[in-house]
Amino acid sequence: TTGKTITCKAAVCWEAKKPFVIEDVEVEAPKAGEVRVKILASGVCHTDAYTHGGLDPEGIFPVIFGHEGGGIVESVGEGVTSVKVGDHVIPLYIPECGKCKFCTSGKTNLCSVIRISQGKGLMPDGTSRFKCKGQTIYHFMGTSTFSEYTVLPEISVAVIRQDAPLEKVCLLGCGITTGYGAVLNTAKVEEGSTVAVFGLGAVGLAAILGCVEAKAKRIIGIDINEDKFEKAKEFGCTEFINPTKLEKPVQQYLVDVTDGGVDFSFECIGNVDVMRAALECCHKGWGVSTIIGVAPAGKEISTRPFQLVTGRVWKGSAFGGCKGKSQLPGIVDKYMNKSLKVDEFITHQFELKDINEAFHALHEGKTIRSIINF
Ligand code: NAD
Ligand code: AHE
Ligand code: ZN
Repeated sequence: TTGKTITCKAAVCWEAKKPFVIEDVEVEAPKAGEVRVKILASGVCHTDAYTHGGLDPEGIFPVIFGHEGGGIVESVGEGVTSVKVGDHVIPLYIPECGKCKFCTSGKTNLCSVIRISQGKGLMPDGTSRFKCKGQTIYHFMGTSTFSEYTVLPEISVAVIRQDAPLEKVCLLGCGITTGYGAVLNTAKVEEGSTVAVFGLGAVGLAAILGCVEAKAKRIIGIDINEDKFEKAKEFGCTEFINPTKLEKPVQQYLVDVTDGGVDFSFECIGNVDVMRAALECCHKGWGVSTIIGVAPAGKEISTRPFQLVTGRVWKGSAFGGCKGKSQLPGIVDKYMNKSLKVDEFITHQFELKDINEAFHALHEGKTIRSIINF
């Protein structure tokens, strides 16, 4: 490679739970098969907060978080063919190599060629491209979008149309695609269905959009923060439940008011007790519950096996089952054609220097999505 190291600003997290520090970070040139991207904007997803909070068994520090970004390719390494300088891209935390057992299976979006190094906070060659104060800084989810520049494998970027506003469609790099895709690709919600969506943050709201597109008849939104109901209603949610105000467990309540249970449910929180409720509120014989939320290290799900014996199905979904390189451009088109909401998810905007405020607002339950602008 011929490129030079760039020194730029990035939000470095030196230790779990400690505030981010805006540092001058050295970002090495992309090596073979890699690209360096100038990030213009990045959303803040609950998963960033989860790992920052020390809840992720794969968490590694010091690190640069962020996985919901949008940017422009600044330089490319040797042998890169699918991306060129100037391309507008969305980083992918689930890459698409198109060749591995997973990519060719036709059954999953979980491309696994670089999963091991990515989980260790490193590029596929086993090294990091980030340094600060002489120390190695780790990558996060293979994306590290809370930096003015980041380096990614070429299989980990989706090239999108140049007329799409990066400061908005960056949200398609995680939350929106995840909820929407879980409904349409993973669960395959059917017309006329009754659906329960647990958690009405960005992922839950996006699931509601998927349910509306699938022509679900009843879309029941569940959240303990009633401030989340208004937007959910605008998005197409037809009924609301605050489980803290019920006199019985939410699953029993749902079974009672839906003539035996819902056809589909989605857990968009990351709470294993809610995951159980989401499974148990499903209709006997056919109800399908899809887990999207990410639960803390050490937590496990449980239910009576009888729940499954009697025909309920437990599923899970990552990035909405979307194969990023080939399918994300089409999702961007849907937004550009006004058949998928994105702008409505954005409740807050921050400059990179104020990133700690964005996390504070997330923890207070005030945001749907904050955008960090570079
Ligand atoms: P968020 O914080 O914006 O939304 C979570 C919502 O759940 C909030 O509205 C909160 O009030 C509500 N909630 C919390 N506890 C609750 C309870 N006990 N009962 C009902 N509602 C409750 O988060 P988000 O960014 O929308 O992400 C949601 C979850 O999805 C997180 O766990 C995140 O890590 C995960 N996630 C997974 C994927 C994936 O690919 N599987 C992708 C993105 C996010
Ligand atoms: N590292 C965690 C799991 C984290 C996790 O499940 N990540 C989701 C994406 S969350 C996006 O906001 C995912 O895609 N997982 C698939 C994968 O291969 O990581 C743990 O528990 O170890
Ligand atoms: Zn995310």
